[in-house]
Amino acid sequence: MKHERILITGAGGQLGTVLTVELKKKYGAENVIASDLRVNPDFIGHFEVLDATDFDALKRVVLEYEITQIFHLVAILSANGEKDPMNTWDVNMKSFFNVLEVSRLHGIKKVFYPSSIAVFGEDVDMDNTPQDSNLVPLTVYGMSKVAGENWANYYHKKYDLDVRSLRYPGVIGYQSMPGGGTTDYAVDIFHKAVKHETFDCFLEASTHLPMIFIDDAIKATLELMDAPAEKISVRTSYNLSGMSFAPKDVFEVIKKTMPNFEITYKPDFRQDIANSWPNSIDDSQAKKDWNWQPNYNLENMTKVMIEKLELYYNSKLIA
Ligand code: AKB
Repeated sequence: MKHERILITGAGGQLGTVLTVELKKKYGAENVIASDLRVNPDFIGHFEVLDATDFDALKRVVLEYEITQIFHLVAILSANGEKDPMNTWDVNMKSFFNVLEVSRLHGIKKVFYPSSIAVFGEDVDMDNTPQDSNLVPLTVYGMSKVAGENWANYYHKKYDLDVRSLRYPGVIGYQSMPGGGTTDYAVDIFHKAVKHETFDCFLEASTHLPMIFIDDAIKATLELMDAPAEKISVRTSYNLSGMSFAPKDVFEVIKKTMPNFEITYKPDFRQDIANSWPNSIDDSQAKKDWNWQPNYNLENMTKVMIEKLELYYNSKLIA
């Protein structure tokens, strides 16, 4: 049987950094090729400098390494996306078209495509937002994800390409920083707490959003990709959630171990984006189809975040 050979695009991002490590454990370092626009000097293993909007460059890597699966993580996120809408559309769509086409033409078996809670916008139930809601997003990032979900479904129906997708909520992890999203505050708040700095929150205190701890996000990704094809009833993208909270909630939980921690609220343009997104998500279809079950809630995630970031900042002090 042919070995699986995995290509990760956008491997230097928040999810990519951690997913690459897990995929190397699962498939062997020699079978995982990480790629991004810039070299990561600390990366050990196969790394390719790759602009996924360049079809020929992508094709070269796919053929050279005899790739069988692509995890396509390239994207300009919600907040950064609003600063340059045309470029966001261009990068997000072009890179995904290239992945779909290279997969169709060169025998890739499976593709993972990350979608987002940003697909939701006008006219949805904000609490426990259903899988089959209206998708009328208010950001260009969200629009690109709705289009991408439909293209994923199209390639599956028309060409039998096994594309699978998750609508990620805000991802919170200690290993890497998010870049340019609306849920980024929920990572930054832990860094500020551990560094004993006041946190200036760019969202209002009571803005509830769906969130997930990075370990659960990776677990969901791998479980979805491993599920038997006949269990995958959603070929656009699955709702996914781990927990839901507002800035004041995470602040209160952090304060239990760091009583001197302080927060100020200075909402900016990201407040409008957050207001257009659900407070919480119904991910029962993922639970039903491939037994999705998160392990982390706000309390146990906070414990891990503080422990890991304290270790990180203390080791930097010693070094
Ligand atoms: C963002 O905030 O843009 C992302 C997302 C929810 O897709 N983290």
